[in-house]
Amino acid sequence: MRTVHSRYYHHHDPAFEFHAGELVPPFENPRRAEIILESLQARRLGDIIEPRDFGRAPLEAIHKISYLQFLQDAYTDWRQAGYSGDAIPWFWPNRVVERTPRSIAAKLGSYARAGDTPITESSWLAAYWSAQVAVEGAQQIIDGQRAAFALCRPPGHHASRAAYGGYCFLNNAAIAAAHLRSRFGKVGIIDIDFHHGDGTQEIFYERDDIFVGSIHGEPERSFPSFSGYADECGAGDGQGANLNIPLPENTGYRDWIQALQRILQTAKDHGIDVLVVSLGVDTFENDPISFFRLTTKDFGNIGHTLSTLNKPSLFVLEGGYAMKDLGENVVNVLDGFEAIPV
Ligand code: Q9C
Ligand code: ZN
Repeated sequence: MRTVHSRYYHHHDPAFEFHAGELVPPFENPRRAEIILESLQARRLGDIIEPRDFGRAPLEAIHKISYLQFLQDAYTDWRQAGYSGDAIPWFWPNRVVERTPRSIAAKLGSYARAGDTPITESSWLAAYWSAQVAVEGAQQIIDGQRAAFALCRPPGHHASRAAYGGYCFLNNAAIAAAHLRSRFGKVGIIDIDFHHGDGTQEIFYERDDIFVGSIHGEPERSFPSFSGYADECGAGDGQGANLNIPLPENTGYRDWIQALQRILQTAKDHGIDVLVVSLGVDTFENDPISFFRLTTKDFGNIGHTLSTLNKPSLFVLEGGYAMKDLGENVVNVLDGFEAIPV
């Protein structure tokens, strides 16, 4: 299958991340994309193409215009306010007052849902092109490809209509899903990243035309902590179009794949015409920030299992932080999807 990739990914490269009470080198860093590219090339998965520029319209279909403007201006505003280093919020005024944020401090606090996602001078450039990668991937499917891989970086599934966090600014998978609606009636998003795709859930919570299913670590023990419970089933028109399967610490392949089978069956019953996979491989046994126990070999079986749905499928990269095995884990999913079973 074809991979879409933008050279602008390395423009988002924050200096550090707050993690468990310490400042550490960011888990989500440019090296991740390089490693995946190297594995794709070594395994000859297919052509690697640059995205076209589809402009702001696909972003505006998902995100609030004032939020996009904030992201684009944030770093300039930050420097103009006299601050240096990467822009990180330190207070959250929207928990206290309903007022349009004016200062950069108030804006950061209003739009950030987590303090783990610094904004650097060219984070917007990287996020913008990461979203274009997802749109190009969707366009490849619209133009008749059976599958495509959008190598998005920074990732997207924690970004909602007007909020960033969890290393995500723009919800690449949601943007791709909305773009696919120009050609397909019903879209299914299956989020297999270790973390709950709270942004994606929130964006489509009241919509029936986009089914969202997610398998993730139990909210009591894992980011984003406030969502991902099994009783979050969608609302209004979207009632029944959201399925969460939270799983406990040390979940291995047997229980995990059973959850995936349940999501696939539900997506099928929902009548989806096309699939978007939010592909995180932080479910890996050696991932530094997660607690499932999938192995490198398991990822091949997961790719194959996803192919049994028999729908055009767009893979959109989310998380995965075990640098040594990251490339192989990702490519195993894609390869497993394409492999003809014996
Ligand atoms: N370091 C994705 O996998 N971590 N995001 C917060 C403080 C957030 C993961 C803990 C983990 C987000 C796309
Ligand atoms: Zn994740």
